Amino acid sequence: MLQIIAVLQSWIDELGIKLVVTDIHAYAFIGVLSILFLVSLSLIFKSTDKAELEESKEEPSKEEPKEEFELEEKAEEKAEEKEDSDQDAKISEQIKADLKQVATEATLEEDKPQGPSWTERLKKGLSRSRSEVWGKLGGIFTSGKIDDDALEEIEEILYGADIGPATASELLDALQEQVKKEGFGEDQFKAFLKEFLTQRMESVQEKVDNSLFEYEKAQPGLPKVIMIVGVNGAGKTTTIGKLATKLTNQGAKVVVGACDTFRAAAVDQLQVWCDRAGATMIRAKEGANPSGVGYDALKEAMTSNADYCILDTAGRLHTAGNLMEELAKSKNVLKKLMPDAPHHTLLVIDAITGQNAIRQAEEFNKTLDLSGLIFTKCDGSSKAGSAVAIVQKLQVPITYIGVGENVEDLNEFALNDYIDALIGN
Ligand SMILES: Nc1nc2c(ncn2[C@@H]2O[C@H](COP(=O)(O)OP(=O)(O)OP(=O)(O)O)[C@@H](O)[C@H]2O)c(=O)[nH]1
Ligand SMILES: [Mg+2]
Repeated sequence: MLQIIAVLQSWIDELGIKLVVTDIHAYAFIGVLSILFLVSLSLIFKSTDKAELEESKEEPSKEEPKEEFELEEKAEEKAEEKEDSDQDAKISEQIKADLKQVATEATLEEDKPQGPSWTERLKKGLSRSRSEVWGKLGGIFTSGKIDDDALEEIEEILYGADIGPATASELLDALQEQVKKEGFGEDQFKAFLKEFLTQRMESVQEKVDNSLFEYEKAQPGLPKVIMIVGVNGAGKTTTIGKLATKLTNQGAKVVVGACDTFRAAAVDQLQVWCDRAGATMIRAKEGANPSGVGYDALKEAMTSNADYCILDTAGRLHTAGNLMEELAKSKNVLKKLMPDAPHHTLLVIDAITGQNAIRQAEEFNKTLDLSGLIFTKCDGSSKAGSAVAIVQKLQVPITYIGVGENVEDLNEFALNDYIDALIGN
């Protein structure tokens, strides 16, 4: 205590205060010190607690939420990934849709008849016959007066049209009656001609079997058998290629028999068409004859449940007796497999042959009992009108008409369209 009093007295003296330090001052000093000590202690504890509290507050926000934060981060990442994958899926869906659209448009484009319509092709195909014969006749009537000179000119043109002398003189006789009528001009002539030609073909054309150009599903194992015959180069193989394409395009299953075993090139030519058409082609086995190929093709068509079996044959002159007999044999061989085969025997006629085609057709008809004619290459000839004479003479209908080398250039023979294209509207 004395030491404390002495220390206090020295501090007071140093401060210049005139005070004698006693025990009371010393106790008071110790008291104040103790209080200060306690206050500072309490302050220290308080701040430590606060710090700890702060720390404890921070810790959990560092530790536990860390996990939470990671989870949140992962969730966010996943959400982002999902968003990305959703976006990717959307993009790929869009691409797929776009591709589908492009494919559909391309298919539609493919399905669209390429180039001109059939009516336009037919008109173009028959343009030579129209301008050089039938349309030219119409032109004579525009002058108004039909005198003997005009009738002579008409006669000359008609003979050049290759409709045959009998049909030509019938037409002239009927026309002479008509021209006497008042106001008989080009329009009246066209109407008269249309009626005249229609009458000569109509009843025969009605016999055509529609399943030849409109696909009819065959009974399983019972394909429709079509045999194509004709002179060399008439257009048999090309027509078969077009026909097979038309039928497969409608969904038909087609088997083609390459019965022209004489020339390897003929088989290759047919193979190209069949590949294009998606038809199965049966070719000759080593040393096989045409009848054997026909037999094999029909067998294949029957076992594979094809709808059509089309047989290509080698071209031959109607005057070549042995070759005509060979055709008859080929036809009969088919009956071993199917008694009513072939359902159609069609003769291909090149329009340029004109009137002479009647002889050809008669010979083929005698040997094979033709069920129809196919009139090809009308585009390269002015004799497309000869069809009238051929049909009238043979009483065999025309099933198809060809006006060019493309698939679209072959179509069903529709009498009205043919006459309209021939005469011109
Ligand atoms: N302009 C035109 N050419 C045709 C038509 N049909 C066929 N041809 C062409 O006529 C030629 C002969 O045709 P093919 O189909 O080989 O005749 P083919 O009757 O099979 O001949 P062979 O087997 O030798 O008797 C080919 O160049 C064909 O492209 C047609 O309607 N118009
Ligand atoms: Mg051929």
